[in-house]
Amino acid sequence: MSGAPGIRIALLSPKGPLYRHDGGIFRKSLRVAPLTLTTLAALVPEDLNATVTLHDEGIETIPPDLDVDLVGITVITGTAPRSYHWADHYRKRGVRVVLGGPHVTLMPEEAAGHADAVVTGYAEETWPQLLRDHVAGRLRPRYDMDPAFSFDRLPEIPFARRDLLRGTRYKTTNTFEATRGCVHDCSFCVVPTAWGRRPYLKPVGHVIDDIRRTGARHLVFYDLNLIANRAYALELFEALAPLRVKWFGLATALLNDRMIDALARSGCKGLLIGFESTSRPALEAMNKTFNHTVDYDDLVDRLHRAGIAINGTFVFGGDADTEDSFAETEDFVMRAGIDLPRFSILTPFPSTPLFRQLDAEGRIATRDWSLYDGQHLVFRPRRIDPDALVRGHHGVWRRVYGRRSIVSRLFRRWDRRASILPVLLAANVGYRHYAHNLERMYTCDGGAAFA
Ligand code: B12
Ligand code: SF4
Repeated sequence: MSGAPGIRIALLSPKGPLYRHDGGIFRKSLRVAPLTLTTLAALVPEDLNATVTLHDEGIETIPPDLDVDLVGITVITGTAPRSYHWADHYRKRGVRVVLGGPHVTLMPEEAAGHADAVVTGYAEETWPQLLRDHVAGRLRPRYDMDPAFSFDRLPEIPFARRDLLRGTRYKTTNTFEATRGCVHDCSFCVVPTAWGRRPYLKPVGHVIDDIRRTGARHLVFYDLNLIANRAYALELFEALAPLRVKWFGLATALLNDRMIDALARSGCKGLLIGFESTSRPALEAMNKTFNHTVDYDDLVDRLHRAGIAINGTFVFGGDADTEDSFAETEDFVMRAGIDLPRFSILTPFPSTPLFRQLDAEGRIATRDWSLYDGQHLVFRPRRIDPDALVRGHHGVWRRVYGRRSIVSRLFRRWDRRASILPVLLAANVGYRHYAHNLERMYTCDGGAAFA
């Protein structure tokens, strides 16, 4: 090492009003540390002798006067305007600004207007190269992921730098990822558009080492679809079993008995499952017909018997949805006893097939990306009045998180989920707070897009 002072890097994760630490709706209850900044920090080449600080607006105020050489900002669509604000701010102060993340991958030209360099796709190979180029004084304006990228190509996969987090401000920093990407092609989803239709797999041994070295007993997997590669998933679940951890993650509804058994033995206590809708035409409109091959009630029953709780997500506003969709969805949620239901208004994220369709039909009502957060209506629905859609969505949230509804969903039949009852109750109380404060955070007049 030369002993020369290294570059000073600040990594920022801006947040929209809902998720900001000051005034946002979620207090500490839902603050589960993202892996983005800690992963980018881990990728900084050691020989650059860099100083890296992380600033997550979800838990702290981003300082306006960071004394650094380079600012890297992660951008999702809902935070794009806020991210551009910070990017413009630091560029005016003469700091080099790099933008990356899902929204930059979807809209690189737009992001380039606010940055010295943009990075598209996963940055395991490009971010270290970019930093070396910066130090050598030859920063390029754009760095794209090689389409053939895979974790196998890396000489070493660094462990996320959780040590750099202000841990006590998060509910938990025990977040992990084994895979990225997905094999499906749902028309509203950013995943196939941004990263292609394939899973990116970390070696199972690496994932297990990561968990062991943190000593985590309760953990969350951020993988978009843990069972995208079924053979890999079974191998991972088998390797998790001896650790005797309890974990939560995301999967599709395509869970057969063998997979459920493997999940239960691995310590899985809860899964986020994108049910989206109970209606076949609605699923067809989203190109998610594989969900219709599943008997939802039977699936919930099998998961509950295995002691696995369900964070079920549903979306309103697709072209097949009518005002009846709210009651149909609510009936299923209450009948099946979905432990932690979550509802969104369909969001056409830019560059997705859904966005392109609605744009071609002249139905995109606003390109204010801050409203693209799953809770605002940003396009003209086909078979439902905009006001009715927003009110119906809020109404379902409030009703399923009424006190009696919570008790009815959680206690209507009790089984092996009993061991996580305190977690489920706490999560329901958190979502109840969200449900009852939605209108404080959002307009209820058909959405700001129609104001
Ligand atoms: C934690 C998380 C959150 C957190 C924080 C997210 C944030 N950045 O602010 C919270 C809870 C706030 C959140 C909220 C939402 N989220 Co979210 N979230 C995640 C999640 C599960 C994990 C993120 C993570 O840690 N990933 C692991 C890291 C390693 O991957 P990564 O972030 O992609 O980073 C890599 C590259 O993208 C790149 N990169 C990223 N940033 C940067 C920056 C620089 C400078 C560089 C060089 C590279 C780079 O390098 C990294 C290494 O390869 C992801 C899904 C996922 N698995 O990624 C969704 C995800 C980011 N969320 C998504 C969505 C849709 C939402 C919500 C709308 C959900 C909802 N219905 O409420 C809201 C939106 C909030 C808002 N204001 O708009 C989408 C993004 C969509 C989009 N177009 O931007 C994702 C991808 C999930 C999905 N289903 O597609 N989310
Ligand atoms: S299954 Fe989930 S992650 Fe995969 S494409 Fe569909 S919505 Fe996206």
